[in-house]
Amino acid sequence: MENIAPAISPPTGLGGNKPANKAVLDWVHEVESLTAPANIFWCDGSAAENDYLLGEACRMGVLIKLDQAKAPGCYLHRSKPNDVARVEQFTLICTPTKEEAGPTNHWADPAETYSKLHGLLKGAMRGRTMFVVPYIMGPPESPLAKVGYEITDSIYVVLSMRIMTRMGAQASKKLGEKLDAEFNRGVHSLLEIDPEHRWICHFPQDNTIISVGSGYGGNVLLSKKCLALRIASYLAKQQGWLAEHMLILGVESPDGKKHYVAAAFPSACGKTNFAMLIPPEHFAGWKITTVGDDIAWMQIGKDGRLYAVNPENGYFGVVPGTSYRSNPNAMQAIEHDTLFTNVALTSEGGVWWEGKDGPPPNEATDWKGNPWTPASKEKAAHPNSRFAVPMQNNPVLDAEVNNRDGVPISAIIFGGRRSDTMPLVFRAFDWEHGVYLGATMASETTAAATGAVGKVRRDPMAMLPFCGYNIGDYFQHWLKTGPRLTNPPLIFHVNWFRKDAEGKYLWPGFGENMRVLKWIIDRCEGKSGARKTAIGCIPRPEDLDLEGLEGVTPGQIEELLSVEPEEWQKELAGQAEFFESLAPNVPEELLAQHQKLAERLDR
Ligand code: OXD
Ligand code: MN
Repeated sequence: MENIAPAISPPTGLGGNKPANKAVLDWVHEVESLTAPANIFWCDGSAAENDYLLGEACRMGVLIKLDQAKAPGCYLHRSKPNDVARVEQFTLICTPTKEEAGPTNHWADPAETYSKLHGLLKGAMRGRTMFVVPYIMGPPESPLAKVGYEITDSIYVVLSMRIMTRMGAQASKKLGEKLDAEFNRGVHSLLEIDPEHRWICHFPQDNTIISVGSGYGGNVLLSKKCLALRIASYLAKQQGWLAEHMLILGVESPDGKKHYVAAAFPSACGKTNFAMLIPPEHFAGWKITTVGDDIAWMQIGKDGRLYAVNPENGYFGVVPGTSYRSNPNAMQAIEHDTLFTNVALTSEGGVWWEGKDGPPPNEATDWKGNPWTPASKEKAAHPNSRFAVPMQNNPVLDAEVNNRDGVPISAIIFGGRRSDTMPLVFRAFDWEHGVYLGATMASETTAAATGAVGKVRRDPMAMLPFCGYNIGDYFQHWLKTGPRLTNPPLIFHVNWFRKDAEGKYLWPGFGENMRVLKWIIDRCEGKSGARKTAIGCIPRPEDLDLEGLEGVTPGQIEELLSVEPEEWQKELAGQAEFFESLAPNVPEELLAQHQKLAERLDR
């Protein structure tokens, strides 16, 4: 499959949507002079443009059209096998001082990095089309909404950005003509897709991102991790709001009462599934709706509550494991108008992946383009294969998703993938303790980033790869936000992944997580009970609504809710080691929280 496509020659009427803002035009022409493309395609985000680009992408082998009778509007892309995940070691924060980027980021000097990147970009788009993609992040009327432009030589990026953002002429209209109007400058070039020349670089002070050498979504859809998290977190710190790696969901009870919850889980730990959860039969009348599945921008409302918007317009979800059992709403959403990357292709022009419902096909083409059968040793789909789907496809999309003011958050949930130590759910004593829970969060690594899978690593607030500035300052920003909220959300920690001594998951997860969510919501209303432990408030088995739950014994429930002293001594040491690795950046309050936890565990 082709990833690098030659220049296209659009028909009259397409590709000419030049914005009026001279600052944008000047910057685009600077990039044009540097990269020397064959032509410029100014995107307008229209359906006609999308149809044309899909056709061109298929003609040039960038996409494969799936059987349109069975999967209308669905296409498959294969990235290069060396380019299938985020590359944290090549993701740079380029601030004037190393201190500003802090101990968890890879830092590089801005001037040196610009110079290195300009060297790589010189003539890089020769013979290719340079696309200019205008987009808005956030509900357009939201005070948090941001305009960005991504320049790219990848037609796949253009098609994905139309799904993932509010892309097109409306962005240029929103920016207007003022020369000093703020917009994010994103430059992406595939170069030769060589891992030796793969750099994802952020210049927070310049609101600029330059990404080269990759075609993988997380590295190249610059709106997402780069702007909506790394750059936005930097802006949020300065401006007094929060940019977080969190899903946002609505929970409506049978009596019509509605709460919203934001939850931070690391990449590939089930944010999309949780955000689209279908409650089990016993919870008739309860409704879950999705505001967002990956990113939350949150600000303090006039009433002293925290309000969240989802800056995105689509979902870029992990495919393997998605099924009618794990996420029926996602399955319904990806039936049409979906861009798949690195899944298997069936001989009938459909797609397949490990964990999909039903038996595997007798034969297929794997994600690398090789023949595959169920006897093959290789996986048919890459473990980090993805769908990009417009949020409008979600059958449970929340009605307030475009609300300029966002939705009020009743609870914040932190969670990781932990085989041991962490109970199914517990509540923080207060905001500061909750920030401590977020700051010391850990999870077993997944295929979403290159590197070892299954290793426990600290991932504070699930932001380790996404915080665009010094993590110590980020913790401080969280600590300061609590007291500014007169009605702050309660903070919880969950773990769906605890295993027994035989290595078997204790909790069924997916829809059954509704039982935990209900305890959380009841807690927000002051209704549900709990026992106070050294680590926080944990429900007793009788505090959880377990009616109709099959396959989990009372002993397993006890185990799920237990605090094992030996495991917690290890955890305490792990947290201390993490804080030492960040020294001297850890706020006093968090060190004191660690001390208090140690004392409570000793008692
Ligand atoms: C993602 C990630 O793609 O976190 O959302 O890696
Ligand atoms: Mn994510």
